[in-house]
Amino acid sequence: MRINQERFGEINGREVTAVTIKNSHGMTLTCLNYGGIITKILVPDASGKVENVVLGFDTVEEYEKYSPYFGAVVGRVAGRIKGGAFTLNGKTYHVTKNENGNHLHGGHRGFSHVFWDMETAEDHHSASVAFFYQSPDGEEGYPGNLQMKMVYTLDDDNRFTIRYHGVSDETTLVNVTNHTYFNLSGNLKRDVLGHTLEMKSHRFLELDRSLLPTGQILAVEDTPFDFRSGRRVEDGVRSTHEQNLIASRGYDHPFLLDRHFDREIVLTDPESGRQLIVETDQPCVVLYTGNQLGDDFMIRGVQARKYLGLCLETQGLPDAVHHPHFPSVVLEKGGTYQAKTIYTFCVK
Ligand code: G6D
Repeated sequence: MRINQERFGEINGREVTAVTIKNSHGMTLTCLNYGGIITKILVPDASGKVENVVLGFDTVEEYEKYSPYFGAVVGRVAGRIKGGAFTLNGKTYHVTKNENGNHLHGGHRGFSHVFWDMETAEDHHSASVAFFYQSPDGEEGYPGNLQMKMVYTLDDDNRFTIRYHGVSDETTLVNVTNHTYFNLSGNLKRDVLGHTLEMKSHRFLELDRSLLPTGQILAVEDTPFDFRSGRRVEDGVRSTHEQNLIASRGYDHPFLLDRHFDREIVLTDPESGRQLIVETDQPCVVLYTGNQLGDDFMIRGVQARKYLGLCLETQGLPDAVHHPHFPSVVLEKGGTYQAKTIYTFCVK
């Protein structure tokens, strides 16, 4: 394992530092102390050609100007909170309304837009970056002083693990995810419509036109949302199913996972042979197929465009605070929030 750090840029006078970890099987991962942003993941294809498989930039300025959460940790609460308000223990809190009167992805300066303190560590078969962030009481409207720890670990089996840990001195909400956009073709040479996805999920959440869960849990049976036997991503783009149309022709939906740490999510690019297996302890994964990606910027020389990358955001259910039948995302005072997701890269 090799791990090194270098200056990436500067934001508001503070240095943005990049940490690169390289394992002994040709996989490299680079991440930043700003937003925990994963800027690059290099993995081999079936012929051994090592290429980048995530959407990212090489300058801070591009992240600030163009990035729709490329590679970033998202929180305190990922997804949307209806009306930007919620009630805990009889008290109503108002969080930032940063999208159409709702709260999205932790607000204007959520976890994706703050500096995290970093510590690196390595042993013979793995290397880690531990990130720490103290989210003060009232940040973006959330109650409680929340101490967050996030650990990225890359090992010699091409497994990249993300662990989250949080404690708060007041009851609050926590539901954190990583918003990396994957594209297994290598250096964005194709979009993800030809990728196949297999998911052990027989239910997904219905969305309204604001992309908020309605509370209805739908069966995937006989719909373009049935990934149990594997399906091309483009099926959701060609689909006339109301939910694919609501998502601007594609997917932007939470899928309830039937299994955990049992190859529950498998993304494959048949042409390169690259495969990504995602396994998690989280109840759901939001599949977002980049339907709202703009085309007014370049990504390392490639024109940005719809479907150039897709996100597999493992997390609690969005807007759970307003749906008592969803698993809770309330972190009680003195309790502990923990989550773990493993991304294994291989070739088919
Ligand atoms: C859009 O609806 C999508 C979200 O799911 C995504 O996270 C965001 O773009 C980047 O708002």
